[in-house]
Amino acid sequence: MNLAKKVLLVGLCLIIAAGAVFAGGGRQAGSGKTKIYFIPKNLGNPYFEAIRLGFDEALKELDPAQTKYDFIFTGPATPEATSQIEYVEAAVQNGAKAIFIAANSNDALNATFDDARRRGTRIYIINQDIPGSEAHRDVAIEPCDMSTVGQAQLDLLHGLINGEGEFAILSATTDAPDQNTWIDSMRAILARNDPKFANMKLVEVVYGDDQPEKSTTEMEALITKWPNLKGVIAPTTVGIAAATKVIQTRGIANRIKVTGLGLPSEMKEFIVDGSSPGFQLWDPPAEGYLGVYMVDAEVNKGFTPGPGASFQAGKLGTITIQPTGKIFTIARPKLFDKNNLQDFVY
Ligand code: RAM
Repeated sequence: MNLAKKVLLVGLCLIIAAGAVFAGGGRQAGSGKTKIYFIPKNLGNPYFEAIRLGFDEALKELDPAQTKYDFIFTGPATPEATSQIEYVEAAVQNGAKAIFIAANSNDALNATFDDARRRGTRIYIINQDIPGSEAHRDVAIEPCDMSTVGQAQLDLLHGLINGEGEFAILSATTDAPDQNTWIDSMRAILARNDPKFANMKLVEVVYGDDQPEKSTTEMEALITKWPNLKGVIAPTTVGIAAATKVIQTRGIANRIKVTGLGLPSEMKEFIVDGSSPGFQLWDPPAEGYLGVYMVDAEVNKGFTPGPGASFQAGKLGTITIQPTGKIFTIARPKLFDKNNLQDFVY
């Protein structure tokens, strides 16, 4: 090989190496597979395992030989506002193509998201949005049209307590974007002086931080502090399970109705023994499922995520991104009670 050819070859190698380093958000580091990350609010919450089922299902359909995608499920132990930052940074460092994240704050991750996107990583908020910070993410996969949840939860409790009495809300963390969206809309509905809710009084909102022990303590404290309490809405699967357990232990299901958003698999025993009168939820696995199809559409089918864009998501059919950059996985929350125990699959 003459000198000119050698120089050309070395140059080409350098260009290829540089391309691999600077490609950003793709196949550069390690295995050569496209990396998909799922960062839940925190590990150890079975709700996020339910979302994960959908990621796994779609990956099996699209990549049965496991040669195309690496799926990494990682996150903090507890859901504090800033606890996910280091996980996002590490994912970007590791060449993530897409990060699906159930953010613990509306805005604490904005700079981290900006940096990730600059480096070619898609930021997909999953199971919620980050109100006020939408410009810092690519798309938000919402479990349903979130604007319907506050009304649905209030209507549910209204039916259980005959529209009368004091009630409290047992939430997750004070920063949680999803719970705060729902609580804000419940407060707005109650402030409208709708005669339907005239005899229902929200006495307190407490926070169990999506930790079973703290949620139990908060529920116990509510019962002590509000002797006339008729109901509790816990719009968190961790909170409702802990609060209903308190009802079960004390045998007071007739006195206080606990409802909210529950994970069917965790709530089944309470439905069966009558400690829970029913609750709402959606289809968590569908969120992960369509997320994988969205990544695959971009990697293999020339799709670019953005308002108005559509892609095919296997058994879920055509998914279209709303003008707001949101995807609504289903339209509205669905009721789970003793009449549809066969639907308690996740
Ligand atoms: C908890 C989490 C999650 C929420 C569900 C309903 O598991 O707070 O973010 O969507 O409840």
